[in-house]
Amino acid sequence: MKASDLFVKCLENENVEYIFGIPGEENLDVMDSLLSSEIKFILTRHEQGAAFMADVYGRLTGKAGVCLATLGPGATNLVTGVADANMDRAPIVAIAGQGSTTRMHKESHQILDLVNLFAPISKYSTQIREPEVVPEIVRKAFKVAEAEKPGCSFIDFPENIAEMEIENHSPLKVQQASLPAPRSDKIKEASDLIENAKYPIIMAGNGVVRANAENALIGFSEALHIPVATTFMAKGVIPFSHPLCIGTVGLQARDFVSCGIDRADVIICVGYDMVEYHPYLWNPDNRHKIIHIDSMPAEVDSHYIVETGIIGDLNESLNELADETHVTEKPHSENLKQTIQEEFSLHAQDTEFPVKPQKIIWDLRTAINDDDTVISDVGAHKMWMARMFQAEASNTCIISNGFASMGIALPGAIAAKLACPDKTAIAVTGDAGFLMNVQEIETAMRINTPIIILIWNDSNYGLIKWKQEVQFGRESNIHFSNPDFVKLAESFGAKGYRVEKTDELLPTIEQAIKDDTVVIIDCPVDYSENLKLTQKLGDLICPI
Ligand SMILES: Cc1ncc(C[n+]2csc(CCOP(=O)(O)OP(=O)(O)O)c2C)c(N)n1
Ligand SMILES: [Mg+2]
Repeated sequence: MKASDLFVKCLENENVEYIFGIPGEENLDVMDSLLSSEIKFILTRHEQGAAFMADVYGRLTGKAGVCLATLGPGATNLVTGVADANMDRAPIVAIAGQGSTTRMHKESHQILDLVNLFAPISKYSTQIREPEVVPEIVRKAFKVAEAEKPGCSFIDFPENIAEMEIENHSPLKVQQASLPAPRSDKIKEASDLIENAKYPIIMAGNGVVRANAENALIGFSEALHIPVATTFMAKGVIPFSHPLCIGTVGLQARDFVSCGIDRADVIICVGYDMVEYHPYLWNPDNRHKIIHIDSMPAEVDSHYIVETGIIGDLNESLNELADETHVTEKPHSENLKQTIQEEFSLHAQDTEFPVKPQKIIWDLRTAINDDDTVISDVGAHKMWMARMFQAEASNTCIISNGFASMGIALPGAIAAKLACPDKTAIAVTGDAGFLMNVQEIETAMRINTPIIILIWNDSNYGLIKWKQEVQFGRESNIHFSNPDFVKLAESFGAKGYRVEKTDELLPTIEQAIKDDTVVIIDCPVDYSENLKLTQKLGDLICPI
């Protein structure tokens, strides 16, 4: 067989379901070998779309999403999505074709050193230089990508190697190492700290989702009566409706939930990555005692000095710590939770137009099921979604908060629909981020993947306008005009709706779910609420 056949066999061995990508001249052999495979190739309209699809697929399934591009410009187009996956700890394997090894040492058409290009945005970046090493490289790529903390593996596959003949080689057995059991002396130290704490609080991060440790987390929180705040990326690890869930942290401004953090003497960080919410924002004076529970030792940061750390599988760590710790007193968080809940429902009956962010989120939450998948793009809308969307289960509100790249929502929703076909997939996006990957509507239509795209239309780079207004009191170069989104949808053969009155929004989302195709909803948003929020949070008086 050819090396490209062996390569595809190795991908099959890793249970790859989909490859997202665009072929080129330098991966003709791989594309041809795929014809005799069960793996489905999802042809995209931009490599960035492919990388974001692999990213979200990886985040939702825990299995590496796979994207593929040709050399040079194809590979550079992958970069943003790959960096996003790597920083958001989503497992992906990115594959690029490459020119022949006989021309790699010199100036040559489209040749770029891809291994070095991808090195800073991956955990493992390599080139296949001999057909014999294909099984080892593919196995290592998946093992590294999927191991804690997950991220990207990049494989560069030169065209002359791909076409070489190779005999007597087959894929390697799929194995994944398990994390060590937590150390009992560390459990004891943490349990002493919690027993002596007056107001402990849990900050749950993305690692809880990756470890499927939701039940262990909820059990731990209930057994010890400790309230839980989640990061943007951990939304839903404890249902928002759970009495011990006090909401989402991560805004750069203070928020009601920060009142809980401020008051805490001990903060138990579970599966938390600093990239999600920088410690100087919540621990500016190093007043809090930190217990670090994670799969890996903590990153060094002058605002994250750990009192004790429990390293290992989160499920085991949380269960053992819950068993070891005995507390009877309940810290009071009811007031705080009540205030947050009241604030969230304040605009439920709004009729003013354009629609306020709070009302868009309320209607979206009302229209969809608790287990449907929402992917937020990046912008002012993300801040509102992170703050106010009430997630009842993890992986139901996907937010990019490591790399935080615009353009993820639309391709992400396509991947979400492929990963979870029984759930409605909704991209919540700004008008700018939407147009960054608008071309993938064609992909969604072609592969018959229904998604809803809810555009918050403000004709601005809204988040940047918000920040400019706060910092300088004036705006600079953030306004643009939009195409007619309804006609745009129709030109792709998709459906388009424009919300013209606030009370049309809820029935329009409900109709879009029934339409069962690709649907764009153009919803004008009232971002004068942004500055009002800044003002309100600036004047915030803690309800505890
Ligand atoms: C790819 C990329 N480019 C630029 C930025 C910086 N940025 C963050 S939010 C934002 C504005 C987003 O505008 P829009 O998509 O319309 O959302 P809105 O803020 O209006 O809700 C920009 C430019 C980014 N995060 N990612
Ligand atoms: Mg906008």
